[in-house]
Amino acid sequence: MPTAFITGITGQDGAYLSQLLLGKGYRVVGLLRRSASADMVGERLRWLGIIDDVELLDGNMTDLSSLIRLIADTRPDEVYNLAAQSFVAASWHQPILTGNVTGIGATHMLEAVRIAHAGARFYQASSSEMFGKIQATLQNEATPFYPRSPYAVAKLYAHWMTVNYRESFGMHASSGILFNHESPLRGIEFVTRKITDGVARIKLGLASELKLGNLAATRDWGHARDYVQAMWLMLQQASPDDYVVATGRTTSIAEFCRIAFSHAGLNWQDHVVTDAAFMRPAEVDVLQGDPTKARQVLGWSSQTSLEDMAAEMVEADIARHRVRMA
Ligand code: NDP
Ligand code: GDR
Repeated sequence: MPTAFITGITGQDGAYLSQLLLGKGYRVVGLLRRSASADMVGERLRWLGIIDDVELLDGNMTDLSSLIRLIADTRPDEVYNLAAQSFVAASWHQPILTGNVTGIGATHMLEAVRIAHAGARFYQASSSEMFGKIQATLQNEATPFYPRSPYAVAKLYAHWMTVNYRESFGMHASSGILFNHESPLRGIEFVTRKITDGVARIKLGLASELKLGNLAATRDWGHARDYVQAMWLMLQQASPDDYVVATGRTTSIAEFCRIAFSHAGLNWQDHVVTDAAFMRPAEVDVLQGDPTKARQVLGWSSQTSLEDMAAEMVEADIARHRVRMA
């Protein structure tokens, strides 16, 4: 039975990746940072019904010794480094923490693997945010980077460290440059989930308006359940490499509002108001990925349409609020 070690197992992607790997017969071990609210931890794993099937072990991305100890103890075949301070907007308020967790944290993980179990295959969760102020209409593996937030700068450092460890030490280290991917397990602060939660509240009479920031930005949105498959596929290749993972379609925030509200029979323009509090100091205006390499080499393609994903998220949020109201 192969062993996978996942940092960020309690996040959106960690939960779906765990589900995928358990289904393939893996032993799944995850890094858990200590919390004073231990009983609340693991909500997403619980939602998927797999909390009792994974092993959660104490450690922290900022504590190298804990990572070395965990890798030495578990000797995983595959390491997926998904942990991060992942909310772009928060990275301007906490740039140093973001650098420590999202950037240096990845180096901690690479060092832990190199020192304690160098044969493990390594996946780094890189991001389309690294393209930032885009240098090409469609972004692929050859597009120059131009990060626009402390988060994106930290991710770019982690990306190049992954490439560097591959080239310096011969590690099987791959970097997945994933474009935005969403699901009912998306954190509530991210725009798609904020919108679908808002739709549910308005539909159920719990709210009448939804405050958002820049409605003109566009993103290439896919479903997290599809994207974790690409992570796994990267680590099954004979050679490590970097891959863009995207749908190839870009959609504005306003259009996502229209799709989500109309699924519940609502007109978004009756409810959405803009609020300067949700604008960013520097914006990434447009992202649209070119996933040709992932399709040709990994045989991967996005399976879920934006419309189906938005509908799934709206339905899940309506169901959640109904349970709370009962
Ligand atoms: P989430 O924000 O949902 O999850 C982040 C995870 O990191 C959580 O498990 C969190 O733990 C953990 N974490 C944060 N800080 C620490 C720390 N100091 N020590 C240990 N664990 C920590 O992110 P997603 O699942 O959406 O994304 C997964 C990864 O992919 C992230 O690195 C993200 O930046 C990257 N990414 C995501 C994309 C997306 O569209 N979702 C696109 C491209 C890249 P806790 O539960 O305790 O908070
Ligand atoms: P992003 O996701 O920054 O792309 O990073 P987010 O959903 O936060 O923002 C997407 C776009 O929506 C605009 N926006 C708003 N965003 C939020 N959160 N709240 C609002 O009210 C709002 N109004 C408009 C933003 O300005 C932005 O243009 C996500 C994260 O998962 C990263 O970790 C990951 O690396 C990238 O996707 C790819």
